[in-house]
Amino acid sequence: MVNLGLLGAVSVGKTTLLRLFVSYINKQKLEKLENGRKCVIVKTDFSGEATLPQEASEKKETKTIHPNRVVFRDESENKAHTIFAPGGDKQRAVVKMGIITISRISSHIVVIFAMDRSIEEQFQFFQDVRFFPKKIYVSLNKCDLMKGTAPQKEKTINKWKEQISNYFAKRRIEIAGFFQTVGENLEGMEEFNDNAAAMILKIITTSSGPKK
Ligand SMILES: Nc1nc2c(ncn2[C@@H]2O[C@H](COP(=O)(O)OP(=O)(O)OP(=O)(O)O)[C@@H](O)[C@H]2O)c(=O)[nH]1
Ligand SMILES: [Mg+2]
Repeated sequence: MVNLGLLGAVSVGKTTLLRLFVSYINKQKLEKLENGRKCVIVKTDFSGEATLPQEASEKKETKTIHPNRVVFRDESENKAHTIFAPGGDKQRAVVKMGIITISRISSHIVVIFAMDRSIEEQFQFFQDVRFFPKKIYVSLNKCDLMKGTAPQKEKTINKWKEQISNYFAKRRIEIAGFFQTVGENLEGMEEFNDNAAAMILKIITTSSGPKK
């Protein structure tokens, strides 16, 4: 059994990625991916989500207060795994408690960055999150919102990869893999949606070890 935590600054898309993964299982899309396999949802808990007041929300409609959680079973190995997505607003003590708890109990972590805003501000989030495994995975999310030509985007992606690797290397944390993802179901972005679902599946299936 794997406990996977999705961590990142406010609004980078943690909850959306978790919901996308659930939809890939429910729509039988996960098993059709390369190296895909059949999984079933055991339990979903999105009760940690709070609706934001209209005027304060701009585009964002909800915000995570308590960690959201999904339990699913890999049918091929008959093993259950849990994915946790706490909130990102560390300023709120209750949200911060969720982040610390999830970072402690997760054997595997995906750190999520949104490609449509400053990287420095997103590093701030990780400043005092102490309990990390030695190897983590990185999702470069909201790829659809990147501006510029294809070569410019590639350059930005490479620069971010380097900056993120360096940032975590200082803490002796190695990046086991980068994934370019889109969590929102958007037309033309199916490949990046697939990447997001495949990322979670890959981390879990390569980590869950031999059948006991
Ligand atoms: N364009 C685009 N929008 C996205 C993507 N992922 C999430 N969003 C939007 O970004 C906003 C924030 O998404 P959430 O999933 O709530 O982000 P979060 O990281 O869970 O937020 P907190 O838990 O409150 O920190 C929502 O309006 C989503 O619809 C993406 O890949 N592309
Ligand atoms: Mg959230």
